[in-house]
Amino acid sequence: MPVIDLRSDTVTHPTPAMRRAMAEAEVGDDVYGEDPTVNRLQALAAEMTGFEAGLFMPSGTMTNQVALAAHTQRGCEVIMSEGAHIYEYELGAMAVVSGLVPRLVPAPLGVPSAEDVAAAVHRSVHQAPTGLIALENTHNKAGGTVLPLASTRAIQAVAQREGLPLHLDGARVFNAATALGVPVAEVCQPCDSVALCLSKGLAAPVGSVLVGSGAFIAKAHRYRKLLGGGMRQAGGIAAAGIVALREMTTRLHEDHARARALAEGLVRLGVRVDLESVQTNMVYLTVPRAELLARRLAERGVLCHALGAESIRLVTHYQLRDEEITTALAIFAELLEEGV
Ligand code: TLP
Repeated sequence: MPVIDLRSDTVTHPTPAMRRAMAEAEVGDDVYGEDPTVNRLQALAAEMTGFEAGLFMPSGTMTNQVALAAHTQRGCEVIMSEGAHIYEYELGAMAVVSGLVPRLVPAPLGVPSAEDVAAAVHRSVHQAPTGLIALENTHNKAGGTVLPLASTRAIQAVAQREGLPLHLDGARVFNAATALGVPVAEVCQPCDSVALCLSKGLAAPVGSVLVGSGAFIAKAHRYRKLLGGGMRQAGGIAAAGIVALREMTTRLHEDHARARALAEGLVRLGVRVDLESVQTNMVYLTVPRAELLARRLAERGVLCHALGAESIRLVTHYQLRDEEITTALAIFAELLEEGV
């Protein structure tokens, strides 16, 4: 049975060009800063996003957590939007690793207002001082939604006024840039650091890059080592990341179009989907029995992510073609007709 895997864009396999680049990669000991391929990847990520320096890490979680550690002091609060990946899906690492407390602000469609962010800044002697503002673009839990440039800039103004650093969880920042129709550097520009992922929509097998100023990245380097992220001949995996940045960032509109087609098809079948939230490569459905539907779909070869009693997430990526979207919709139609 052919499998249509809509669980995440993390399920993608490396492209043939990535596999070739990995096999042929020049390598060295990255703990000594001597892996030429890692160095090229870090420089390329920094150049594309408009920062001075980059630091290669194994995962988006580690990249966010290293950024948080490097920006803050223990006992600080970090302002972030409700549903932020850093808060919801990183196992409380901010508290465990860096002694930080989250301060969540409302974020309809993943977009916090500058007013709410400003009101959440703490300065009183009775409260944990605010140490950082963290944004997420695209916002995973809100449906892969995009932060408008004006919102990011307005929050940057708050950060500057308050003397706070601004971090972006940009696991899917290239999806955001694609949806906004601007170079990725423009999306990143208001922020002091960005964690970008190579292994989501860009299809590399492993890896994320933290970008920021030279001084910030030097500090982050220490935390990466402290957390066990010192890698040796990592050029083998970094090579795939270079292909991801060079070849895979310009095709994301195809994933977005397929997510749109999937969402509209589901709406036609009577499924509840908030079409306003379908802005990139994710579709969230509200269904009466999410677990049951996910199980029945899996029996017919369609894999998805049940996120709660009534919520299912579908994600499009480069390994899907139009035919697979059509087949997935036909399987949904069968199951709905059967009353699942
Ligand atoms: N998200 C994964 C799961 O953890 C939910 C997914 O399938 O979407 N920031 C954002 C916005 C993310 O969506 C993710 C991964 C991360 C950070 C963490 O990246 P990894 O999984 O590489 O640690």
